[in-house]
Amino acid sequence: MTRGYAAFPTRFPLYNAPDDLPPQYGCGPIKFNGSNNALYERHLLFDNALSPSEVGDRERYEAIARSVRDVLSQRWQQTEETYSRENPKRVYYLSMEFLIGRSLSNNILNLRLDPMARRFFAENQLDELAILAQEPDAGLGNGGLGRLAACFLDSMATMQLPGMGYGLRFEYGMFKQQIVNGWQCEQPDNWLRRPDPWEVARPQLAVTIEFGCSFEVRGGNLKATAGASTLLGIPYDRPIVGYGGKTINTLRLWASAATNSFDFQGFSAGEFVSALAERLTAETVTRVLYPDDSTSMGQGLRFVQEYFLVACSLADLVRRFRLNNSDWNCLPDKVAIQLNDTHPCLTVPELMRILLDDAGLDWELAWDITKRMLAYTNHTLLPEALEKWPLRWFELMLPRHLEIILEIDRRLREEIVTRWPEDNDRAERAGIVERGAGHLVRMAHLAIAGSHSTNGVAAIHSRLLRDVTVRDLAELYSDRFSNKTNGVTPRRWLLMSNPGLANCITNAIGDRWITNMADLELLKPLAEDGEFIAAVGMAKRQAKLRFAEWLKSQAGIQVDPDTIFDSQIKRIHEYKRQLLNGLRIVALYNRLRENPHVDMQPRTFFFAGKAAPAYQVAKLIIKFLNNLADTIDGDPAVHGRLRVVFLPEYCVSMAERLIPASDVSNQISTAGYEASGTSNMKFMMNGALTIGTRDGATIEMAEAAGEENFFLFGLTAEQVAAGRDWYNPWWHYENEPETRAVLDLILSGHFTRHEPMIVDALRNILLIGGDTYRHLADLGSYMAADLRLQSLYTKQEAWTRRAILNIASSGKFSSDRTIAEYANEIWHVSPCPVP
Ligand code: 26Q
Repeated sequence: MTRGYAAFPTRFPLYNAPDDLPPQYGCGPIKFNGSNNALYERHLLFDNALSPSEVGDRERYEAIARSVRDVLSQRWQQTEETYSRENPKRVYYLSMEFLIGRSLSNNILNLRLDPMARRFFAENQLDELAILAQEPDAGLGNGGLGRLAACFLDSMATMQLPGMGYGLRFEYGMFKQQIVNGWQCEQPDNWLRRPDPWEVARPQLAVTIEFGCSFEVRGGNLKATAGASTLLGIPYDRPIVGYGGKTINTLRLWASAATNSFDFQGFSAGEFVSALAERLTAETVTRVLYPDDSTSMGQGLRFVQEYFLVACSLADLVRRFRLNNSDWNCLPDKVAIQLNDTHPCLTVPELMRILLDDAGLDWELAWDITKRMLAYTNHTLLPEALEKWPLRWFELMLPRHLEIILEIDRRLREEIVTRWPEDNDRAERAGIVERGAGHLVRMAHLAIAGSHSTNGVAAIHSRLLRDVTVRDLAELYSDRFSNKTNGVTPRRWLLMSNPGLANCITNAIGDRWITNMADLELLKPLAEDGEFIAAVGMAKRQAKLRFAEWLKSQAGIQVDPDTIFDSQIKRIHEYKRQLLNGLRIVALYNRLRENPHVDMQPRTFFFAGKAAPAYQVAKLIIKFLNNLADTIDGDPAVHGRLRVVFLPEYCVSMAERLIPASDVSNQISTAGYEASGTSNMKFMMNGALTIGTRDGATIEMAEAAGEENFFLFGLTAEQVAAGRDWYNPWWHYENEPETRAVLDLILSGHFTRHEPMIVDALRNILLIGGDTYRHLADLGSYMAADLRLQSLYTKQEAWTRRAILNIASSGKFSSDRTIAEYANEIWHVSPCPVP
């Protein structure tokens, strides 16, 4: 292909005969079929010591997963052996979140065992869906940032890069969402209640972490108390299977534990219970993932979690480095570390501490090595969401790190004053320690100063980051800044989740696209091919039917696949503007009520997403959407023409089903607020058309496909910024009749009959409070774009043609392209194939 982004070799030889596994799989050819399913049966009967009549789908799931793990385990070990032998430069991806979802189907697919698996399920007359559904989603993340980390691991393994993920083994992942009377309720996600066949505990590799204080849990909070303490980090490894099964990398998750199982002195003094209670405190550290509420930061336990991740991971990777290398100077030639947002940014002082105190290097050398090893990715521009930690906490818990940070800060300020002697405030603005009431450590500044690379996740975001958010520092270190537009793995998000469309594509252009998405360009001429248009149209219909069936069986909700499926699925946040979508629906509802004969395409609107438990406005938005759904459902005037569905418990597995079935993707954030977005890319690959604002990566998607194939609307980021001082939502209320009618209906209590406080809150958000996120400014152009969309939908062939042009232009948004850029421009790592 001609595209520049294919320059990195993303195409690797694959096994072409999946039935004949090469001998390196160790067990010889394993056949999941009636004649030879010994492996499966052994696991089924012996792992749980049950008789055949006692096993259920959960046991079947575990037995199949363990069989698949048997198949991959030798290859997994050979991958690590190869890395040890070849001693290549490795890359470590440090992230508080890895939103991996389910693993069984994905591992089967990446091992290319899917034809066998299909036969196995059929021949044993097993209910495939029911068995796959036994696996809980590994929900170790909030949303985009965590899912990106998971896609990156898939790409690194597929591209045979020696990469490893480091994260935390949260006992409780993202909370489970229930909707009660329209309101979100949170339930704990006890995903490890049953044994997880994918994880391998490695207690022999445990590391010891030291703190400058002790801890106790009081009132649900972690309190620092006098006296130093230690924690144990126990690694749990998960295989990351590259497509084709050649490379199997590792995701290493740390669990916290007490260093001594018993305090023997305390034990003999009769303090059996309190000795064990202390152990409980130690395990608290990795108990639960923090939901991102962007505003209520400052939880001490989160700070401890971040340090725990960093300290365990660095101890582990330094130990691995030392096995093969004696010279500390070589560290940057052998190790690249990517910091996923500021969450793991204590890496900067921790690495300095290791180099200064353990290796005995001098400051200049330690600082040079640290910067050359580290790179930082930013995922948000919201100033209130940038992490800042109280200096006091460093004093209490990490006094040595504080010394190091103060010295980094002193030197940075010196550099700034030398370069800009006239600019008196600059050192204060750009420094690491913010000297306000209660000094704070600005983690983003620490990350930028302590690394050689800072990147944003879409072109517009990288530009705004450099020119606005951290401008003072970017002027000092302009050569460190770059953009790496996000991507998603086409294995999970197209090949696995949308087999109908994937087949259709493979039939047309072969299967090279799976590892070389630039190949999708070959579909462009087929946008004029009647047969191909029909096939893609059929695939969409299939996916819609499949989703409707699943929804019926799971939730008892019936939806009509003959309506437009119009989706907005993402975390609930004011800037993402689910409320704007709600206003659009009310406008359409009004049109139908006014004139039942109006020409309007029947439509089903899907919402799904979680609100951070403490984010009251986001929870109110969920309530409003549910009320909207109920009211519209109960109104015979619009029956069969408009339907609103709020799907509870959004998760990776739900996205895998809903995205392929969607006709329309809503990406409608206030311009300048969404760093990138990644569901936008998944929708595009699956042939949904986007209605959206010029924000994040949506801008680049429209550029790739041609704006004529998108439904773009709304203020640009520049316009949003320019209007900050004078924007007035009342103007739109008073001058735009449709906007006014929408608000009047909502404020009349039509959707909230016995809940006046909801009306008050909405009035506040949209009018009295100034409409920070410009809902009213963009509603008019949203409606205009929506009309264009409806009109195109009436011409099914023209619609599908545009869907094909979108799919054909989505190659750039493969995470293989993103990883190639990181590998070439930041990490300087190359593939290390396993022979
Ligand atoms: C921070 C401190 C305390 C507790 C929680 C947090 C926290 C946790 C998660 C802060 C932020 C997050 C997650 C952010 C996130 O998902 N950002 C998204 O990242 C995607 C991948 O780059 C982008 O596509 C999205 O635009 C961005 O919103």
